Amino acid sequence: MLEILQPDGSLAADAAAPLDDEETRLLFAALVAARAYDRKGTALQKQGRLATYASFEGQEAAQIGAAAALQPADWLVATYRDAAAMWFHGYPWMNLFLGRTGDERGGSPPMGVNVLPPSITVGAHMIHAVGLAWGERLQSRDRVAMTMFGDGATSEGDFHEAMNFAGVYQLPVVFLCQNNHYAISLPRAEQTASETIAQKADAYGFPGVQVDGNDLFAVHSAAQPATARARSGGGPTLIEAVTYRMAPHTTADDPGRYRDSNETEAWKERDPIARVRRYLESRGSWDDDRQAELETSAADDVEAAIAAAEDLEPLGPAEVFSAMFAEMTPQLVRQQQALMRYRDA
Ligand SMILES: Cc1ncc(C[n+]2csc(CCOP(=O)(O)OP(=O)(O)O)c2C)c(N)n1
Repeated sequence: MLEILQPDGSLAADAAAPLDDEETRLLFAALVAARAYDRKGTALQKQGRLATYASFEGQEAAQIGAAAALQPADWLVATYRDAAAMWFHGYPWMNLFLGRTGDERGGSPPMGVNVLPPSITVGAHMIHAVGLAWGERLQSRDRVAMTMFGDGATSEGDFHEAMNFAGVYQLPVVFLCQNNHYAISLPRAEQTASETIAQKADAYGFPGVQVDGNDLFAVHSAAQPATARARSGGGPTLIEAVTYRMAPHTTADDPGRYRDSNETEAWKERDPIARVRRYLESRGSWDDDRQAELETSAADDVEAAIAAAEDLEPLGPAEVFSAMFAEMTPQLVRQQQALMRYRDA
């Protein structure tokens, strides 16, 4: 397993930081912003202002470290737990909040943001990423598609179909598995008999690498060459980021029923954000004043996004059908008409 930045903020023996201090500060700011959004998401759900919410606390470095290896025109195809990566690649917090209220407009990021709406269907979106990569290849463009998923998704047929197709056609795809140790209540050890998830890439004929997913530097050090290789025609890579879901699966879950709280406590020591802060402090590149300023601006951005989402006029029943596509399909038109007839009856 690739490890560079240790929990105490020091670099592993013989390891070099892949980012300079300015780049590290930029990504650190993104980690802090992501946590501000995430904690707010859980709080808003408890106030009844969001439907369910799936926290990604503990997985921020896996998401930001990987997304930072993308170029603006690259594609990101991710899940309900990947808001940090989606936001980093341009999907506004406001849309992410809206989606969690059940508002269809949350599924439409601004034009030019090449991020698909989050997939709730476990595994299905990996095939979309492969299709996008294939489409880019057919159009002779050098864009890469990155897809993010959990350990549980690797048991879906879609995972194997996506990996196989990407391998056969050597497509520009980066598969980023966040092995957070659980698929709801099912532990990783019961998910697959493979020793690692990374090794599954062997069967499809391309490289697989396992990294400490709570280590921003390790994730980025794996993701950067993977996107570069994909872009230059070298084919796909599978990255297994070993991390841990600190919170319940969603706000509707009780992890006390399937995991020991001592285990969760122990992972607190491995927090992905604290170690970057310690690293920057040890280099004289960070202090409490900067931290306070960053936390305030992150909280302000999140509050502004919530206010913008809550200020929108709610969609009416007819618009639930029309908000999905630029042009409604005949089926949607029929469904919309049927609802309106029922309402008017
Ligand atoms: C095809 C499908 N089957 C089942 C579910 C219900 N479900 C939602 S999340 C989840 C677990 C997914 O675990 P994992 O892929 O490890 O991702 P994580 O939630 O840990 O990020 C399941 C079974 C679903 N959404 N889609």
